[in-house]
Amino acid sequence: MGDTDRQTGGAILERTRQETKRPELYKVLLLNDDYTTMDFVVEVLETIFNKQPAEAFRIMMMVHTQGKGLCGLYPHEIAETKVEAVISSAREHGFPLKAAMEPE
Ligand code: TYC
Repeated sequence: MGDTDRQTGGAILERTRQETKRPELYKVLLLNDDYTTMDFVVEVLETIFNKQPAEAFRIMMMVHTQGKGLCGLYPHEIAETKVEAVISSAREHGFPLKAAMEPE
């Protein structure tokens, strides 16, 4: 392929490094507190993070004993929506449960 094949009106079409861009992922974390019930946290993990019951229980206990726990890795906008869903459901039920996101 000659130089002219790679160019159209000055726009260089050839890509020399990564061909496709993977989206940046963010960790969504649940944080421990003394008031949210274990059952509610398990329910959040099953309904908002699509975890199976045993995995939901494992993550809940991780948060309870270690202070925080990983719920999943998501693109930025989805991670934000998950955090908002946790907070809004928790507030509706009168719990102070907190969720956070951070870069992978
Ligand atoms: N520590 C809470 C309790 O003893 C349970 C809990 C677990 C709360 C995980 C928040 O993200 C959390 N009832």
